[in-house]
Formats: sequence, structure tokens, C-alpha cells
Amino acid sequence: MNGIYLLLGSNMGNRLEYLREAEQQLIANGIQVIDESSVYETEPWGKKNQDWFLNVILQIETSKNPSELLKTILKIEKSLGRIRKEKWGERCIDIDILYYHDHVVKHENLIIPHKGIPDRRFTLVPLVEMCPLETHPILSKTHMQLLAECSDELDCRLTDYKL
Ligand code: PH2
Ligand code: MG
Ligand code: MG
Repeated sequence: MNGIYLLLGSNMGNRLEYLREAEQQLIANGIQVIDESSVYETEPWGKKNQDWFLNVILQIETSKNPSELLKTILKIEKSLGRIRKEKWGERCIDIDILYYHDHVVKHENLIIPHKGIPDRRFTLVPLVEMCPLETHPILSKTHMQLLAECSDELDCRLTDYKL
């Protein structure tokens, strides 16, 4: 896996504006966005009775190490009004670190690669769009292989939205 990848998600209020605002704040914090996936509208995973999400993946470059990057992300989520209630519940903005190159991080509050990658179409579909042949550093499979083997059947629809 080459590159640092973030997954952004929102399923409350003006979802596209939250994604845009999150990207702007990442940039304002010195993080360079070097590639972005299409925006997908995705069926809620993990907890059914909530609104659909918009999800997008950003490839970034930064001199921050993983824990510094997490700190910046938590600050941005907070400034956008994220209130942490329940696991997998609705959120106006969620920013998750999917990959930090081939680094494997296992801290109490930070696990990289993100654990959900192989189980979630809303993550694998944009990864296949951006980097189909990159290999997961622990599972040693490409995103194409992971998507083909993924048992998640929740809908993940390509949109025309632009960040
Ligand atoms: N995030 C979750 C839980 N469920 N479902 C979709 N479709 N998209 C998400 O970003 C998402 C989710 C926890 O962060
Ligand atoms: Mg998440
Ligand atoms: Mg999160």
C-alpha cells in the first residue's frame, strides 16, 4: 500500500457541505489532498434505521505522523459539530484513517489499516476506483480481490456530486 488514505462520511444535515468543509479544514491544517474518489451515496452499514451516507475517499500527503494526523482529524470533527453518541450511529462528519502507507498501528484509540476495510462495500468501492491494484499490508490482497470476496451487499451508488 502506497499512500495515506482517509474516508469521509456524513449522514446528517447538508451532507455534501460537511464533506466539503472537512476537506477545506484538512487543507487549512497543512494537509495536501492529492487525489479524491467520486462521491458515493451509501446505505447505512451496521445500524439500519438511519439516513443514507455520502462517502468519499481522499488520498493525502502530510508530514504528520499517524497520531498527529488523528489529533488534527478529531479537532476538525469537533469543530464541525460532531457529537459522539452511539457506535455506528448517525454523524454529521466522520473522518477515518484507512491507510498510512504500509504502516501497521495498533494503539488503543488508533488502528491502521482501518479494521472495517474488508467488510464494507462503501469503503472498498471507492478504493477500487482509486487504487484497484494496491495491496492491503496485512491481508496481502488487492482492493479488487477484497471487493470480489466481500460479503457486504449494501448499496453503494455513484453520484455526480463534486467536492
Ligand atoms: N460509517 C459508520 C457506520 N456505518 N455506513 C455507511 N454507509 N457509511 C459510513 O461512513 C458509515 C456507515 C461508522 O463510522
Ligand atoms: Mg467511521
Ligand atoms: Mg471515525
